[in-house]
Amino acid sequence: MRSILVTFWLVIVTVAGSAGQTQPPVIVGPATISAPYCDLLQFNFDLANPCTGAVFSLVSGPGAIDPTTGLWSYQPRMADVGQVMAIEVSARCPSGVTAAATVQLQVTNEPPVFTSCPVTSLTADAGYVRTVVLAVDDTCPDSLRFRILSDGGMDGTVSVSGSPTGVVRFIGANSDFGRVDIRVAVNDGLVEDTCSIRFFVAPTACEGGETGDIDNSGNIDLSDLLDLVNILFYGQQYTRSLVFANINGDPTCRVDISDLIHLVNYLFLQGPSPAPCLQVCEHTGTLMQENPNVDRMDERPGDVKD
Ligand SMILES: [Ca+2]
Ligand SMILES: [Ca+2]
Ligand SMILES: [Ca+2]
Repeated sequence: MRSILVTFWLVIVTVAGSAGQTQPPVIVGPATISAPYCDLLQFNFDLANPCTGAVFSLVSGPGAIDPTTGLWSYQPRMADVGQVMAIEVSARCPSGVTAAATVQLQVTNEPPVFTSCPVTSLTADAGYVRTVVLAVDDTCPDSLRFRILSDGGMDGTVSVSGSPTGVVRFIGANSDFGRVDIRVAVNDGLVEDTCSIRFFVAPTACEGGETGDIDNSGNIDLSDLLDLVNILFYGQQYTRSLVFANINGDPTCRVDISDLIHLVNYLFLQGPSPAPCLQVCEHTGTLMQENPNVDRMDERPGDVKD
């Protein structure tokens, strides 16, 4: 908790019948105090022409005052922002002399401001989660609320959550291919700021071919079988996404001899067609090569993206 401590001199006002108070009244200190609502306000009142045993009291306004020391304290609330407020304080000497002073209060709110915005060049493969963390500066530790102002008309989904930072979760659809502009807002309960994020959605591999078409020729035939044999047994490099070689469609995305058997059955024994493309395997597939030259299993993990 931050606090502000201000000291100023209270005016001594001689009232009728208060004999013995000869010094003229003097005011030293601010007439107005302005501070964020999250600050603890503390004003230390004192007497310019002191008397022993003065007693302070709060005549009107928020907060509380220590009758002996004159220390006034108040913890503002968000509801105080923009309100016209004043505190009136008095002090009484044992002789009966009294003094009074009034201080205007201005309680302010620090607006939330995005500090990591705009974001203009994020690629996002369709179907995959892309997260963006948005930092916000708000001097008062407000509870911030984020929301999607515009999803750019996308077919996929986008959401935002979190506080004090916002996490945008974006999943583009293949039909969102190209540029998608998202607008996000943050609100501290009083003020809002906005942020623009531009995603470039790329289609997934499943849009670019057919499972079993290893050589990307446009159909599935003997040449694909020969390619797969060379890839699995003779170290031939495989450069396409592993989704096209996971012919049996196993959800672990392994490309191995089981896929070769599936393709043989399909081409020569009227076995089932290659399984539909498993989009998830684009980034999590594993190629299990049996290379006779090195006499071992060779494992190549797939490309993993967020
Ligand atoms: Ca604020
Ligand atoms: Ca082919
Ligand atoms: Ca497989």
